[in-house]
Amino acid sequence: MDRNKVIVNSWNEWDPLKHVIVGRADGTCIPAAEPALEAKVPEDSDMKGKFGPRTKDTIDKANQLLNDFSEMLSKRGIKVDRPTPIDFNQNISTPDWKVETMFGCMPPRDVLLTVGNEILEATMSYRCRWFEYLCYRPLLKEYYNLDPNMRHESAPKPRLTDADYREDYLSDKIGIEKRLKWTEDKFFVTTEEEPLFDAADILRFGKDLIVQHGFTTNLKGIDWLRRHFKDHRIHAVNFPGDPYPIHIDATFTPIKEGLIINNPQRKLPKDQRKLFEKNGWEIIDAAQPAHNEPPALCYSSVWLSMNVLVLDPKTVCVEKSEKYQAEQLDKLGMEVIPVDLRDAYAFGGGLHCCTADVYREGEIKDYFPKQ
Ligand code: DAV
Repeated sequence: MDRNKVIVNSWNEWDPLKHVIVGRADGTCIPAAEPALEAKVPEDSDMKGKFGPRTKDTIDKANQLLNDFSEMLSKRGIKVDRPTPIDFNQNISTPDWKVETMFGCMPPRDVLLTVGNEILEATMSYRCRWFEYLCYRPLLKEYYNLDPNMRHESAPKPRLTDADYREDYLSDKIGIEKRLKWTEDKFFVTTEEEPLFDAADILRFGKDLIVQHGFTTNLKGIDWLRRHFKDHRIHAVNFPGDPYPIHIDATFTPIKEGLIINNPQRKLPKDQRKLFEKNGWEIIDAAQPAHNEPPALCYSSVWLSMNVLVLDPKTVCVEKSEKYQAEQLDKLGMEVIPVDLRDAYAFGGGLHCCTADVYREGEIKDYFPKQ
C-alpha cells in the first residue's frame, strides 16, 4: 500500500492526531419542535418554544472561536478541514414528514464515525439533522478520490416516522425524577422501530467499539453497527443518572491507553466496568465542571467540561474556563492546551463534538484481550 495516499486512518480517541475536521457555526438554527428534540431539550430550557436562525453576533463569535481553534491545531502541524454549510433555515421533508428548519454543522462528531480507513455517516435520530451529512460530502468526496483505500459508507437512512419515538416523552412535564427512573430502566425516547444511531454515541478503542444506548442510539442501531463492523467487538453501555442521555462524549472520555474519565453523576454500572477492569484499565471520576449552568440557548449540560480533544497520549485540549478539568488532567501527567470555546457550545457542543477524526497515527490494536 502506498502510505502517501492514505488520507483516512483512525482507530481510537488518543493516538497522535494529524488530520481533523472542525465544524462551522454558519447559519445554525434552533430547530422547531419534533418528537426526538422535545425529549432532549431540558424542561426549563430557554429554547422551549423557540425556533429559527441564531443571531448574527452569536454566530460570528462562535465562528471566531472555531477559527482560532483550527488555527492553533494547524500551527501544531495538524491538517484542518472545514465543512460546507448549506442553508439550514429552510423547510425539509421526506415522504414521511416535514420540519421547518435544519440544525447546522458545528458538531461533525455527531454525524461522522471514522473507524480505520472508513468514514461512516450515522443514521442520525432527529428529523432536523437528516440532511446534515450533505455539509461533509465535499470533504468525503475529496478523501475518496485521493485515497484508493478509503471506504465511504452511509448507514441506512431511517424513516423517522412517529413510530420511532415514544409518546410518553412528548409531555413537557415529566419531571427529573421520572426521567431518571426511565433512563435507568433504559426506557428512552427512541423505540426499536428501525436502526438509529448518532456517531457521537460511539467511542473507538481499537478492536472494540463502546456504544451508548440512550436517546439517540437504540439497540437496533447497535446491532446494525455489530453487523457492519464485523472485525470489531461492539459493547453497549448505558449511564444511569443522566436524565437526557444523548452522546457519550460528556460522560465517558478515554484519555490514553489504560485511562478513562467518567462523569461522577453518570457512572458506568458495575457489571459494565468488568471489561475495562479485567484488562487493567482505570476508570476515574472526572473533575467537577467550572460552571453551574450551560451558556444561553445551549442543548448540552455543564459536563461539556469533559468533552476534551486528545491530540496525542500526552496532550489534551480542554476548554479554557474548565479549570478543575484542566487541573485534573495536568496532575495525570498530560500537557493541557486551554482552548476558548464556551461561546460556541450552544451551536452543538465542546471540543470533541466540534471535531471529527480523519487521520491519527497508529494501527488497530486489541486493548481488551480478556473479554
Ligand atoms: O451532557 O449534555 C452533550 C454531548 C454533546 N455531543 C450532555 C451531552
